[in-house]
Order: sequence, then structure tokens, then C-alpha cells
Amino acid sequence: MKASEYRRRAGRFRFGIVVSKFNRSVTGKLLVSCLDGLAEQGIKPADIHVERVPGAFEIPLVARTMAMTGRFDAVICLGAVIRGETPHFDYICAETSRGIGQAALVTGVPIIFGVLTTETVAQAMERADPSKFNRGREAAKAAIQMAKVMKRLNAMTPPSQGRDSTLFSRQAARRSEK
Ligand code: INI
Repeated sequence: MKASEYRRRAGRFRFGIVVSKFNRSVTGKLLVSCLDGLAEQGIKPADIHVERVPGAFEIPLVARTMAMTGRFDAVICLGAVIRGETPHFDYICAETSRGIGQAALVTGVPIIFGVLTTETVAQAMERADPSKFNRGREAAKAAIQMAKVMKRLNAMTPPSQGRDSTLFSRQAARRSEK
């Protein structure tokens, strides 16, 4: 069965979440808020798959791999890169954002950037505060919006134009041939 059929038959949206363990006190809060945001929109736990990675740098590969399964209508990336004293900050931010954007374009699956990039731990905690509309909840909202947008656009797009030119679609087609 094609990945797109798999989702259509199920008649509901499925989401993947990639969350980094680095700065866990912040990313744990982002994850809880993101799950709350999805649950408030009626998304069932069975339709959410969470993978944990060591740090933000590892997020793009896992997000892309998740998207390529064809099982998810959107993939949400959650992380926290804090400048502190580390010279890694700029490299990690650049690679994480570039990799997440590229993964979405290559797979044709919405991949949401829910990665905090802050100067201090206090700023990150503030932006992950579950009592506010924080980055985790914002990512859940963006993922649902994008899943709906892509569903509409894919329904308008002939298979030979656009949607089948993505790596995701080519892989899904290959799987259905087996
Ligand atoms: N990873 C983060 O997610 N946030 C950080 O603030 C951070 N800092 O500061 O170094 C960080 N580093 C780890 C990096 O993402 C990789 O996991 C590591 O380099 C192994 O590839």
C-alpha cells in the first residue's frame, strides 16, 4: 500500500516528534506543551511517535528519516541551543536550521522548527514555560496547520507534477511496488 493511501485510509493525521536530550530541562517542557497542543486538537497518542536524539545537531537526520517513512503528515522538531560559553552555538544553530529546512524540501513532508536558540538558560526556560503559549505549543499548531495545507495542495496536484518528484514520494512508490 502507498504511504499516501495508508494515511488516507486511516482518515486522521499522524505526527512524528524529534526531541533532543541536550538541555533536557527545557526540551522536556517543550515536549509536554507540544503533546498538550496536539491533544487539544483531538490528536490521539496512538497517532504520535516520539524519537529522542542526543542534541539539536542530530535532529535533521532523524526528522528526514521519519518523514521518509511516509507515515507522518508532519514531523515536529524540538530542541534548545543555548549560547552560554560554547563556540558550538553558531555551528549547531546553522546546521540544525539548514538541515530541518532541507529535510522538508527533499521529502515533501512539513517539518516544523520548534528549536529554541537563546543567549541564556533563563531565556530558554521563559520560551518553554508551559503556562504560556510557548514554542512547543506553537510547533504543534504549526504542524496541524501544515498537515491541512499539504493535504489540500496534494489533492490538487496531479501525481506527475510536484508531489511525486519528492524523495518521499519516490520511496513510497518503490515500497508499494514490492
Ligand atoms: N546541543 C543542543 O541541542 N543544544 C546546545 O546548546 C548544545 N551545545 O551548547 O553544545 C548542543 N550540543 C550538542 C550537539 O547538538 C550534538 O549533539 C553533539 O555535537 C554531537 O554531535
